[in-house]
Amino acid sequence: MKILIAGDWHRDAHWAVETIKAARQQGLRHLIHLGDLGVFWPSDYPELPSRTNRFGNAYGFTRSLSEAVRDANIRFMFIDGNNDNHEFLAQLPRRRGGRAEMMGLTYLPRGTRFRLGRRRFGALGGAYSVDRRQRRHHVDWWPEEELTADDVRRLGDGRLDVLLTHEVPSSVELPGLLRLRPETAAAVNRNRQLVQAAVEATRPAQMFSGHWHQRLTVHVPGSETLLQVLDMQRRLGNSVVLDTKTLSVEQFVQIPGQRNGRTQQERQT
Ligand SMILES: [Mn+2]
Repeated sequence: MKILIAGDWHRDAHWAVETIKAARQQGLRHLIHLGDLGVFWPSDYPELPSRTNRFGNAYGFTRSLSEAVRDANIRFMFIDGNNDNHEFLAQLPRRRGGRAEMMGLTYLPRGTRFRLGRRRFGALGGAYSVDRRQRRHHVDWWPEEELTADDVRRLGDGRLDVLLTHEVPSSVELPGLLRLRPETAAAVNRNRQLVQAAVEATRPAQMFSGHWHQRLTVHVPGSETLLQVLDMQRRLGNSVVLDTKTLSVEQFVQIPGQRNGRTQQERQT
């Protein structure tokens, strides 16, 4: 089975729809998104007062994404990043195995384990927003974004084939990391250490992360885990194809020349 893996779409409906269409055209039936998707955003529910947005008619990005998934008849699964509506996601009714379904989209809460193509997958979303001072609670930021030790415990320590996270483990050096205030750097590191603990507990062969808006392939130091860090939307390194038979990873090519298609949101993490 081949699975398209992407992340950090930041409510970019055009990119979402084009990627989903291209995936379908290339015969892919499964897509896993690594967070900072920005679905179920409060502003996508204009008919309802803020904070009572549950399960109303959705517009904007949420509707575009849901319709594209339905039209392409693909299975769309996602973990949470930092820029996601954690309050909404937490209230979705959970199905067997802890997953939640809404508008044809499957949310994989932190600690979820599942099988795809006979491989063992684990999901561990969450990260700290380095730009949280510019964000507003219930509008575009939620404090539940941060990972907790309970999230890592829920994932457990049984071996995985593939670990899906938004944040990158702390032992991996990130080139060109932003200069952060000391207190921000400490919070970032706290979250990254929890991801590191999850890698050490589950010893996956392959791991996929996003968040830092760069494309990197690197072994997690001191482990057998090969980590793929994916770039943000509208960049060539935004998505890869995982073959569950061999656990090999290939670049997904959507539109030639897409490297120039950056947006104003490119500095978000
Ligand atoms: Mn991001």
